[in-house]
Amino acid sequence: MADADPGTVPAVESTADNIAAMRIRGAATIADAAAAALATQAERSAAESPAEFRRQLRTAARTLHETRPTAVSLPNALRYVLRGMTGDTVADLRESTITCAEAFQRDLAQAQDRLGEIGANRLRDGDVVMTHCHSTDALSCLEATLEDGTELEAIVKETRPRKQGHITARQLREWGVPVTLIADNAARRYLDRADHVLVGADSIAADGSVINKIGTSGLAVNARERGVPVVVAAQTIKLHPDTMTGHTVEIEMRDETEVLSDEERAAITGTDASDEAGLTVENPAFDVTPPRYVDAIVTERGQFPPESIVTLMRELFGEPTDDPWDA
Ligand code: RI2
Repeated sequence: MADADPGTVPAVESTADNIAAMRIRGAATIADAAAAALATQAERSAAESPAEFRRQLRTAARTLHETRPTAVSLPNALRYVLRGMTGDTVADLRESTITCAEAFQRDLAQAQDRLGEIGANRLRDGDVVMTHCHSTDALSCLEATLEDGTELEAIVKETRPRKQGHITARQLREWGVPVTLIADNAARRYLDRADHVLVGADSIAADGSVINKIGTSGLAVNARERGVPVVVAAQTIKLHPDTMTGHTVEIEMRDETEVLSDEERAAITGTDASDEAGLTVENPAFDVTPPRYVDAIVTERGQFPPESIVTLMRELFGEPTDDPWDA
């Protein structure tokens, strides 16, 4: 991360650090935290001119944007708030930015609730749902189902390397759902018991491809082969507008120690440091599931076949996107 700008308030720096270190994680949660950080920047800014205030907000947005590259909810949130920053005085700019950030956060929560109600329509009493990673959008569908009194069971993939499936398992147990936790390798065997695969998304491309936690694509291919429908729960904030003009989504590569600890590395390479170069560890955080393996994308605007998501994307993000933090 670049050196802190003197005009950037500490809350922005700490939010950025927390996102980069995944203490704040999950595409929707990241978007919410980023909007809150911009509101705090606006509230505590000591800028003496409108130009300085605007520059500080852009710098804060850039700091937040540089944390993680794949979840488009982050730039979508930053753009939304910066576009809402209007006025000719510092006071007006401050107020409009805070109002816009708060509205964004409110809409985000409402969208997740609405999406959950729509997703719940797919689930029946006694259904078994297989999950991957931890997605608050996916869990919203399960929560809405359970609130109706419907009983569900879950097969939860642990989701290497960070085992974020444990977060899902904890939440589902809190809701009283019987959980079977499995290693990722066991997924195909347990698909025979599953009625649905339900996952979230970090980004959705214009062709309906789903970018989600590494391992989603393999799960989706196996689920198709087993005849188990794959449902992606994703608020429209996950739609990636740049993909309408041919851009691809950058896949984040994370630190190799998430896969191989220093001790494990030493055990493989032995004491011969000359072998170090011969062992490469790669740790992509996400993969791309082609639309043909996805049965439905559930958003707060309804359920869509992946191939038609571009229609919604055009409606919501018709304007070409810009990167106002680079201005
Ligand atoms: P919600 C997560 O990424 C997972 O890939 C999850 O499916 C996705 O974000 C969406 O999460 P990471 O931040 O927005 O854990 O549905 O790397 O909570």
